[in-house]
Amino acid sequence: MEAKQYDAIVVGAGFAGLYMLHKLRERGLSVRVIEAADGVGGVWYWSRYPGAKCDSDSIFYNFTFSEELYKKWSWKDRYASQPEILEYLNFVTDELDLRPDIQFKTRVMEASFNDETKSWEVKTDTDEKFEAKYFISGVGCLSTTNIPPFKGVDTFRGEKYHTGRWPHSKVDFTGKRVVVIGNGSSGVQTMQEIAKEAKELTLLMRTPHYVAEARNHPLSKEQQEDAFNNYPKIRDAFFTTPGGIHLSTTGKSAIEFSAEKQKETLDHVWKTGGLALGAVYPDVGVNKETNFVVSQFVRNKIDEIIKDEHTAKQLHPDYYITTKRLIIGTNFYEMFNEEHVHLVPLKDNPIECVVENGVKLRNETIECDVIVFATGYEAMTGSLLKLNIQGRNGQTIQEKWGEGREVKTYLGLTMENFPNFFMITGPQSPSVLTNMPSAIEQHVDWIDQCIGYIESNGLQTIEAQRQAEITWGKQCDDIANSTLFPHTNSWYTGANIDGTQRGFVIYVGGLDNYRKICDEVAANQYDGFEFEKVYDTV
Ligand code: NA7
Repeated sequence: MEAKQYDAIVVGAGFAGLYMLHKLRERGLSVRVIEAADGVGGVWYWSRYPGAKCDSDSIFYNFTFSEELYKKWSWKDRYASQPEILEYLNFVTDELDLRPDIQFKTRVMEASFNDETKSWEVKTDTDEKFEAKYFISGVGCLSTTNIPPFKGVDTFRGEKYHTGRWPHSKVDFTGKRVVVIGNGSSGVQTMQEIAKEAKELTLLMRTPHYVAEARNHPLSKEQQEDAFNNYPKIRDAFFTTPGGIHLSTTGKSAIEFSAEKQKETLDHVWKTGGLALGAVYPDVGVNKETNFVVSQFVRNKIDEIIKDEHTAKQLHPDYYITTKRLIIGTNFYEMFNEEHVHLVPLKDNPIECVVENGVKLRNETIECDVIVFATGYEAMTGSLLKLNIQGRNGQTIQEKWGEGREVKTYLGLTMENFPNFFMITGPQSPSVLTNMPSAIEQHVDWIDQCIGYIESNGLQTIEAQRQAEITWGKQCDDIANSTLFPHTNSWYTGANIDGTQRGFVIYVGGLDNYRKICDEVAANQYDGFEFEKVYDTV
């Protein structure tokens, strides 16, 4: 079959793919976005579990590249729910007329670089072939679901769901005994809703996590107006803050304050809610003393809230706060005061297998009608590796990273041996430690400008140099090693699942600094890259 010709193929129609399409099309390039789902949204298309919400304040969780577009959309609540985010992304798609260039219900099965034609050949599960100069991944860092390989899952006679692949119809938990495995953001958010219907709800918890209060509320007309009037400030946060979002902060270390003042500040942050708990003292991620102040504050809150002392202690997290994603929940700890909500720590009583009527642990079997796997994702690299990408000489990313699965990229955007291939929110970028749309806009803008440079200089390919990758990897490691992050096993380190990457694969120096580095690389004629000119091959 003849390959369909485009200038660029983009994989995924979430925030990343949609904005990439818009930018490249404005540049006059022909673009095809390939999307497995039958609608736009990316992770927000699939994660339809009850209670699914974004934990960034909604007024930041959108595109800011166009003031006009920003002011055409009003969020209903402080935190946007999954249905509303999906509605927003459909609104953007229609406003920018993106739909005609997106091919839905199509999965990329393989993409390989042809060194003779200097183009990417992309094969899909619809038996189509595409050929393009540029191949761009917008598959996201949290999109390939992780169902741990528990024995016996298929023998379970009840219903089972993964939070990241939820059915489109409502699941009714009324009168049912429900087991939730996992207490990350998804588990915490969904338990709050399931508890309202279920007869019994049991959390199987491997690691206790820090859960800050969300304090969600509807946005008043005045608050919506304020967001519009503050557009320049909101846009500015995308450029000048480490997380791409304004969070309330003292700007100082906790150790500069008395114990009374620390408590007063943290009480205030707890009452106002949200991610600010992880930002109020900017050195929380690097200074053990500050970290202890904030962690201990949460442990004390848990003791205050939960009536049963034993349960409260079981829920005490013991890692450095913020070295795993801070979870934002609503009355999560209060829920354990309800008689029908149970906690089963797995530390000394791990899951052995799933059986036909429930989950068998080492010491007991928890009988249930429904199992909810809130067990997360093959984060950062899972979806990327599944694209089966082959660079020069057929080398796969897996081969490039080798047995040790040591991630190698330049700026988290490109890779040596993979010319004209770009990753939006790739490993070794700051993505997951930021407000995602902020990181996505930065990545897409950079890629778009880079493609503009290639086109306007009559170049055929751009490719990262090996030495640039080595230097970038070291820079990422050095920054991570100066923080508390590497002390904790998490999906930031690939430690949640065997078989994905190893090591710390996020640039933790902040989006603001990262942006400066990327801009400098571009300003220096793409320092660290090699180019092939059109006449090189003629
Ligand atoms: P997360 O944050 O990866 O949470 C997954 C949870 O599942 C977490 O509590 C894990 O425990 C638990 N888990 C994973 N594997 C197992 C096994 N084998 N046995 C028991 N428990 C297990 O995923 P989410 O979907 O909640 O959130 C992902 C991101 O989406 C979130 O950070 C936001 O950015 C939005 P663990 O802590 O690893 O011991």
